[in-house]
Amino acid sequence: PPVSLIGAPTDIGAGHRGASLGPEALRIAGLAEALAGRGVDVRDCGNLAGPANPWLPPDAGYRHLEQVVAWNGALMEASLRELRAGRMPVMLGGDHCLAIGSITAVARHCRETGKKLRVLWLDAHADFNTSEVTPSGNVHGMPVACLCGLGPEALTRLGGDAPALLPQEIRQIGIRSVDPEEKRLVKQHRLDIYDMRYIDEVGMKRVMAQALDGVDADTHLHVSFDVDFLDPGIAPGVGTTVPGGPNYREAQLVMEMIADTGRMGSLDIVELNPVLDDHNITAELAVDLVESLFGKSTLMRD
Ligand code: DIR
Ligand code: MN
Ligand code: MN
Ligand code: MN
Repeated sequence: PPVSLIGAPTDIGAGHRGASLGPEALRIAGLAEALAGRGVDVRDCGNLAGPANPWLPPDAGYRHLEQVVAWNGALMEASLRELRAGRMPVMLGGDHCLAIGSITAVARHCRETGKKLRVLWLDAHADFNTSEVTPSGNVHGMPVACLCGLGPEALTRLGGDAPALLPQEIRQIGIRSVDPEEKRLVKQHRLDIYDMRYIDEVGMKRVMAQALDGVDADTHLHVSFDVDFLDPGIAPGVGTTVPGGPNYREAQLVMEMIADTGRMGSLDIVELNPVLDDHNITAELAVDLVESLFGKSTLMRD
């Protein structure tokens, strides 16, 4: 399907400033041109507008909840508009709190069209904190919980019904940093997590085959790509690096196997922080990987 790039230049959910510059860094790295070069009909819708980052300490377990709600509301509307027009929204973040808005829109669209939903969450973190257990108050550590109905009404009911998503609809890949109380919640809600130890033990090919099992012609596949999923050795431009992530080859395989399904219907590219990057190499790597998500292969394959 044709692609719509939606910039969401904010870092209100993060613990470091700078993810707000992510959309422009991805544009400078040539995202739209790379997709057009693959024959994709791509339109850059520009950036959404929203409140500035007031940079305040947590209030009742949340930092900047009001601003997080405003950004996610705007993103939900924009994503839903593109989905209803038969286009594939590609959200350029921005921090990962924005996945609440993008995925709420996708879940609504799936309900409207009767499609099954599968979310692939590529991340070093489980993002399943709540206001009671968060060590930081940063909402970018909470989007999966909010989507599953654990969180403030203003976020869990962004799309009307709560929850937007069932834990069975998500597969998390690359996880290697989970806070102690978050771990308890993740187990309680039976999230399907392919952590780095599991990836090391069984290999990325089998992990992806399992995570994509059941994805068929009736499935809308949403990919939420937190750039800190990648090993910091190849992707330094993120706020919360965690050692021991997927290397270049493993990351390429992830993207190629997703492309092979032909079912990706929406994408988030989040947590890129150009302030912390080295000459935009992390943005350029993200663009390279997104090309693979859209079917680029330099190998001896068709
Ligand atoms: C940590 C960091 N678990 C928190 N989370 C991050 O503050 O909740 N998510 N960085 O991407
Ligand atoms: Mn559709
Ligand atoms: Mn994340
Ligand atoms: Mn992360």
